[in-house]
Amino acid sequence: PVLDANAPIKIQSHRLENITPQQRVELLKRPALKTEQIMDLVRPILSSVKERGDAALLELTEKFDKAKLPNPIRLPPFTNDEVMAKIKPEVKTAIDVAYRNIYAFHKAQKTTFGNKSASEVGGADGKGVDPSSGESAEDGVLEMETMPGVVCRRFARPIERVGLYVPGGSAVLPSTALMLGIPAQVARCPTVVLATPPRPDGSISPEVLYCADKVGATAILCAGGAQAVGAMAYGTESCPKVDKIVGPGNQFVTAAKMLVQNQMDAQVSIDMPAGPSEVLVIADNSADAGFVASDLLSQAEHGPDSQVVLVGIDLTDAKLAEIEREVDAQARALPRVDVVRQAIDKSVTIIVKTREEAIEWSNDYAPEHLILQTERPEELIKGVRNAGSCFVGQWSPESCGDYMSGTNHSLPTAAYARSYSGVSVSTFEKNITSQSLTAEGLKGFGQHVIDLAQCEGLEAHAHAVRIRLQRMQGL
Ligand code: HSO
Ligand code: ZN
Repeated sequence: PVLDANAPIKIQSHRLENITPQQRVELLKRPALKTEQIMDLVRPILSSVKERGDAALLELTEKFDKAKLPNPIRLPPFTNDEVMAKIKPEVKTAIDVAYRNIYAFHKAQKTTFGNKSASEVGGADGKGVDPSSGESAEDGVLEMETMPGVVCRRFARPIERVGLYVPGGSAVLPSTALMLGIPAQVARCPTVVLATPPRPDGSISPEVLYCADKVGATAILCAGGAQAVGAMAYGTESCPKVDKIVGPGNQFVTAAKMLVQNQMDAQVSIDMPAGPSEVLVIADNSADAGFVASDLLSQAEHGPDSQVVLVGIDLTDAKLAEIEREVDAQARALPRVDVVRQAIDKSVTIIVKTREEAIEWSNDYAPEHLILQTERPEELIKGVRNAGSCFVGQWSPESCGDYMSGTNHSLPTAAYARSYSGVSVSTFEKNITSQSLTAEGLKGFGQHVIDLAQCEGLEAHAHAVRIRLQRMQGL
């Protein structure tokens, strides 16, 4: 719908006390997506890439991205002096600082034991580990003797081949290349394919190339959309097949990821289904109206289907009016005002009376980003049960998490924050368990295994233990 350019850019507001249970359900919903229709468009794209490989991929890239490429794959190094000369020095520095912070915060996730470094848990200095601490020298190893002579372990291993989807289109997203690439690098995935749509002249943005080099990507797939997902899921003559596809994308990318994940013969998993980006801001009368508006708008500019929610705690009419004035004035000054207008049109303000009601609304909505611009925000955060990432206090705008602070910006949307986490090092790992029993260990509980196996009618299971117990007795 074309929205009137003169109409105020205003979020519709509701008072909690006037909302019926039925309305509450509606207000907590995201704008509906037509997944079935999109899936029907995506299926033939996936099949043609599966059947005809590079030839289909190159045709689709020409059709959708208007780029005629001889070959869809590029190998490192992706940058040279000529590429680097195209990156503004201040942007290069910003990427370097972001890389440092994101790397540090993700490196600290490597151990199962909180944020201690390998040397703190006794790994790197060669002194070994205090066995009573339950910590091990190897990153992420959990080891426990469940009964005498029965040792169980769990250890992480990188997923061997991963595909990172970095969206192109209306905005270039070097930050997403960092957010996906750094955890894969920390996890030490051997094959990292970074897929991103080429520009019509066939080039990739120099900033994305620089990030790809920094994170050690092993190939760039110059393709986007469902065709890129297909190439990584099935492999083509030039593109390696991957085991997991990670990263945000438009509806076509998301539909393609969901489809390949359900194809047993593709043998590929995904991070999570991604919907349009969203933010929920909780503000009270102490909040700076300009700050609140700026946070709502920074999320609204992502796309016409982005959703922003303001939950106001006991806001006075004057405060609400001040925030609304700021939203309108700041929005009009933005280059992407048309996108913002459409997003704001789908957004809501809920006025509640108490902090508890605010958190309850937020937990039910399960926002991708939760911003707390209230008094004593650290107290409020204790009540958060569902959210992708939280921004605590007035000096913590979402933009800092999007780019710089160290947390990941690839987060669950569409209420998936109820059950999914954002991208992290564990996204790129799987856990393997092992056990080692001594003869004593087996003797200790062997009869219990036999008894349960017989209860399940599985005599071979029982026998595998019995034969060993008999051998111990010299039988
Ligand atoms: N807010 C976006 C991430 C992003 N913002 C990238 C700027 N660039 C979704 O979390
Ligand atoms: Zn953002």
